[in-house]
Amino acid sequence: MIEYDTEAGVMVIKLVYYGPALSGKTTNLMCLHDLLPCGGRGNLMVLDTARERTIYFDLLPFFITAPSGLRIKVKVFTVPGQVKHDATRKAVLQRADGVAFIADSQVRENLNNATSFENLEQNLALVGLDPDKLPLVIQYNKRDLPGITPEDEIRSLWRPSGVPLFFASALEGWGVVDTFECLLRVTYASLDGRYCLSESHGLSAQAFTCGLTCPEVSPGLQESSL
Ligand SMILES: Nc1nc2c(ncn2[C@@H]2O[C@H](COP(=O)(O)OP(=O)(O)OP(=O)(O)O)[C@@H](O)[C@H]2O)c(=O)[nH]1
Ligand SMILES: [Mg+2]
Repeated sequence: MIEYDTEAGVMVIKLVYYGPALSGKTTNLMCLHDLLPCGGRGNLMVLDTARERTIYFDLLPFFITAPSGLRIKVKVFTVPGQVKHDATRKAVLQRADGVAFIADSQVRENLNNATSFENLEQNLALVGLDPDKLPLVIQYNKRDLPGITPEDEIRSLWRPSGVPLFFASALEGWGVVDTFECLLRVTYASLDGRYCLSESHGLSAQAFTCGLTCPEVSPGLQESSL
C-alpha cells in the first residue's frame, strides 16, 4: 500500500506487472489504456528507451471514490524485464498490493519465464512481501504466435499453485482486461480483509472492479480528483 490516510480520506493502491523481458507488460498497459473507458483512469506514462525497452517503469493510474467518500487511486506499474534492471524491479515492487505475472507463451521463452518468476519470489522477499500471501495472477501472453506452449501443459504446470491463470494476446487486445479484472478482484479480497473496504467504506468487490473498469455503469462511484 503506497498510502492510506484516513483523515484525508485517501488510499493509494499499487499493482505491478512483472515478467521477463519483452513478454508484453508495456503492451498490456497500452491495451488497458485503449480498451477501458477514460472516465475511471488517467493518462498512460510510458518511459521507453529508443528500442522500446522499459528502463524504469510505465504507469497507468485509475480512480474511484467509495460510497464513504474514500478516494482510491490504483497505480498500475510495469517493471523493466531485462535482467540488468533488477534494482529497478525491486524498487517498483516495494509496497505492492498485487502482481500480474506476464509470461511469454513461446516455447523458447519457458526458461526465461521460470527465471523471472524465481526473481519475482526473491525480490518480494527482499522488499518484505510474502510471495504466498501477495495477490497474484498469471497471464500467458502472445497466444497469437506460432511455437507456443499448449494451454493444457501450462494449466498442469500452475494448477498446484492455485494461482488464477489467463491466456492473452495483448497485441490483438484479448485476455488483457480479464487478467486486470481478476487482479483487481484478488487484490480487493486481500485489502478488504485488512482495511474493511466493504464494512467501513461501503465498497463491494463488484463495485471496486466495475468502478475501475467500466465507471459509466457504476452509479454512485465517481472519478476522484486524486
Ligand atoms: N505477437 C505478439 N507480440 C506482442 C504481444 N504483446 C507484446 N508483443 C510485442 O512484444 C514486444 C515487446 O513488448 P513490450 O510490451 O514492450 O514488452 P515488455 O514486457 O514491456 O518488455 P520490457 O520492457 O523489456 O520488459 C513488442 O514488439 C510488442 O509489440 C502479443 O500478444 N503478441
Ligand atoms: Mg516494458
